[in-house]
Amino acid sequence: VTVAPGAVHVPGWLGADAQRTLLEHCRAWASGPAGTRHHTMPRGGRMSVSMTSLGWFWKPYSYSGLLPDGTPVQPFPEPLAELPRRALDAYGRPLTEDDPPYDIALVNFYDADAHMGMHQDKDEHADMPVVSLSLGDTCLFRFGNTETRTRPYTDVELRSGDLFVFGGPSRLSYHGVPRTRPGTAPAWLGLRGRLNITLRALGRP
Ligand code: MD3
Ligand code: FE
Repeated sequence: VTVAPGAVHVPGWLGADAQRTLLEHCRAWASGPAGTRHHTMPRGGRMSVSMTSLGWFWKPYSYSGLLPDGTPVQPFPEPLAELPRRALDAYGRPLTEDDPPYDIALVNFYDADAHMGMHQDKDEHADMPVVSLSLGDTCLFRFGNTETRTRPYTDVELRSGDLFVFGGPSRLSYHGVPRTRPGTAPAWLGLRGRLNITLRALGRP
């Protein structure tokens, strides 16, 4: 489903087994050396979403090869290596040799109270599409415009297993997650809350 030019939503892209496997990986990454943290924004606010960075460490608003304690960031996970290719095939813009590699994986965890304010993702140097996967609770996802963090926007429900790809004219659109819908995760997944995994290409400055 094309939600806006360059923004494609594929409900139910990941099957049950793939979702369970991805969730297991996310739990291992978050409890390993990469850790997971509630970032503090430059003006002092604490993000309600807890984030795990793989490949490159994101902190507001830049990427680093080192964690705050000076240790190297965990590598981009091998189990995710084929996902960008498959997602971009579904998106209709296959990866080519000349494209910069997908080398960032960010895992966002939302408990029942977490949300994410309207923002743009512009810390990457490459203009490759962002690949987003959802697990667990359904959320209200708000997809806006490139000019302001306010209306006009389109509200979409993202459910467990959904793929969303944001590229082209949508790559710099404002977007956010006003709320999740606690308790809506499929029972067979065994996740309380919501996970969002985004795959990105950093590119060169
Ligand atoms: C549109 N994550 O990690 S996923 C983020 O559900 C982020 O955790 C939200 O926004 C989440 O930056 C929304 C959908 C998403 C991800 C990246 C985008 C939408 C995007 C990049 C550009 C435009
Ligand atoms: Fe974002």
